[in-house]
Amino acid sequence: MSLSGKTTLFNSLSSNRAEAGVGVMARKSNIGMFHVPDPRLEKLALYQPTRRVVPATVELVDIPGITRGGGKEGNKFVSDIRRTDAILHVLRCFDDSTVPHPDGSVDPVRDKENIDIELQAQDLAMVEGKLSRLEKQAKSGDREAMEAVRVLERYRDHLENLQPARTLEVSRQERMYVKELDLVTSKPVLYVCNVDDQHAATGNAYVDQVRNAIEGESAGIMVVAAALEAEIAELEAEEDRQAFLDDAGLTEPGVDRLIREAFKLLQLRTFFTIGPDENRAWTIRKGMTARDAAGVIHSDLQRGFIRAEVIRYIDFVELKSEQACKEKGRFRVEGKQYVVEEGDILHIRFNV
Ligand SMILES: Nc1nc2c(ncn2[C@@H]2O[C@H](COP(=O)(O)OP(=O)(O)O)[C@@H](O)[C@H]2O)c(=O)[nH]1
Ligand SMILES: [Mg+2]
Repeated sequence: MSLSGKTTLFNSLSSNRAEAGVGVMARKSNIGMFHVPDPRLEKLALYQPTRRVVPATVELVDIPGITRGGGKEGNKFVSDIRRTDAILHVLRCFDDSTVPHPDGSVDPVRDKENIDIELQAQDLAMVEGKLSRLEKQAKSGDREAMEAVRVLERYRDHLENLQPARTLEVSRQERMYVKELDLVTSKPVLYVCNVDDQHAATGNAYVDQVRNAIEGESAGIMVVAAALEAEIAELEAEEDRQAFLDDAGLTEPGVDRLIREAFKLLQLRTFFTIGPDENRAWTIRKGMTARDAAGVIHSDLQRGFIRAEVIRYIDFVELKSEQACKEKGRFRVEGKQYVVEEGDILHIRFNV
């Protein structure tokens, strides 16, 4: 995980620069809030002119490094991973003799496995810790403790077999027994294959190796060229950026894709609110209702929720006004149980 391009990528996303490079031993994680790029916001502003456009945000944490066998002291950043909702695992998939690999050769599958082994070991220690606390209770016949022990033993065996917790098939109820442990290997993972500039659009043989290695892991994978992203981020003029992207065979910056993929990985959804003061993208989790969505905007809207007026994004940009949507029957009134869909434009009616 060291020298794979994490900080380079992080900096391409952010305006305040963290130190990247050979010989830089970061002592703490970098944290940044990033806008979720969403071209739909520009489209909406065409038909709903507004004073302010506010995109959704995600928080990213750039972790210095994890080493296999580093133990608790060597891996104090694991606790920073525990606090996240998902892991973007950056893998070095580029050759560059000026950037020596700490393990002597470029081998992303080995690097990935080294990290996995370390994270599994840390999770295993958590599970075993809880098991030993519960075993006495279970022996005294406590039914709840017995059930917990049964589930934890399954996690223990799975982790001992070098499998990540996220691939163990458990029911929602069973998962409750490990919830407070915040197992790092239970989090969704996106492997970010960092390739050299020439392979930004196509990937390379290293990427193929990673793709094969993660089959059946229920993880995502994407290709990005961090050094190229860093160069693009330096450019001021939009046309210069576009020229760079064209040269690399890309249609958009990889960092935009990265944030979008992270969003997808987390099963997040976007809904919009629009009006002359503000057009805004909001983030909710898949399955949230109109009333939940109202609560994301403001607790008053949730408390006093009456109904939600809903127009789908695609209908609005096709018909170009709320009035036209009403006339064509594309304007709906929904109650609090309505499950918000990706791209819904909501107007919450409320009374407090
Ligand atoms: N050639 C090449 N070098 C890269 C690329 N990404 C990062 N580097 C270099 O690799 C070194 C380590 O990068 P850094 O982002 O600090 O890695 P981290 O340890 O994962 O945070 C730096 O010297 C970078 O300039 C890349 O895509 N291509
Ligand atoms: Mg770094």
